[in-house]
Parts: sequence; structure tokens; C-alpha cells
Amino acid sequence: MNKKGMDMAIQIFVVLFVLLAVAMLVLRLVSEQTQSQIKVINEEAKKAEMSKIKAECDQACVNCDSPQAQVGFCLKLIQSSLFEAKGAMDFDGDGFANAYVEEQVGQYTGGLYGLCEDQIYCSQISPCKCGNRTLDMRNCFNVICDYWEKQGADIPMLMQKFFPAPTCDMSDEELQRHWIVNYQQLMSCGSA
Ligand SMILES: [Ca+2]
Repeated sequence: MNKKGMDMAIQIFVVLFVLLAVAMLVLRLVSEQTQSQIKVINEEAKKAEMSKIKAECDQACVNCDSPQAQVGFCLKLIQSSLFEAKGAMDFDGDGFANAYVEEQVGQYTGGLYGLCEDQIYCSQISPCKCGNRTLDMRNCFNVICDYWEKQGADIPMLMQKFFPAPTCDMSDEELQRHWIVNYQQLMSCGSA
């Protein structure tokens, strides 16, 4: 190939390279925009779903006069129409309800604590304002203990049945912030 031919080949190569770079940039921009749109839609859907879940939880709080009704509220798991299993909700938006989450829950509840996506109670998402007390998860354990003690129930057995150990993957540090460890003392109803 003579020098002129070589120059031409290099020029063509440079032009092709620039075209390729531009095409890649355009593709990347388009893909980023699509992804952020999907995220916005998911967030909107999640907010709507959370409102529905909260409304259902609040419904369970309406007639909370009797201890029995209060215990009923305290044992109630959330029910999302996105998941068949009771208690399940996908907070981090990966399509599965199996993660340990803190911040993602906090933005909906205002509070920050750790829970597993597959086991969420109404008392954690929408505490029940009942007379002069608020039935959040912490207060719920007091109510439950009182009620089961008066019934002479097998408390450890019932605790295990209604508040089974979480199944999501947690680091040791995260486990310390999960209610199963945080409220261990309360869950023993003063027997430990
Ligand atoms: Ca998830």
C-alpha cells in the first residue's frame, strides 16, 4: 500500500472509531434515561401499595377497645397485593421480598429500624393509636404478654408461632438492630 493509501485507511479508521464512540454514548444516555423512568414508576407503585397496606392495617385498629382486639392488631402481618405471602413487601425494589432493610422502611414509616422484607407486622408500618396508647411493635409486646399471661397460655410457644425468627440474610451487626434481638427481652414477657 502506498503512503496515500495508508493515510486514507487511517482516516477511515479514525472516522469509524469516532462514530462508534458517539453511538456508544447515545446508547448509554438512552439506557440511563429508561432506567430512571422505570425507577420512578416503581417508586410510585410502591407508594400506592404502601398506602393500601397502611389503610388495611388502620382498619384492624378501628375497634381496638378490648385487649383481644389489641392483640389481634399486634399479631397482624401486612398483606401486599404484590406478594402472595402475608407479611411480604419489597422495600428495596429488587422484585423479591427476602432482604434485610432499614433505610428503605424508614422513608415510609418515619422511623428507622431493621426488618426482613418477608415478615412485616402492621404495628411496624402503621402503629395503632388506641385510646391513650400507641400500639407500635414495642408496646404490642407488653399488650401481648399481659393478655397471654391472663389466659395462662404457653407464651414461648405462641411467641415462636406468631413471631418466628427472620429468614433474610443479615450481618451480625444488622441482626442486633432487628426486632428479634432488639425486643428479645420484651418477648420473654419478663420470664428471662
Ligand atoms: Ca427486596
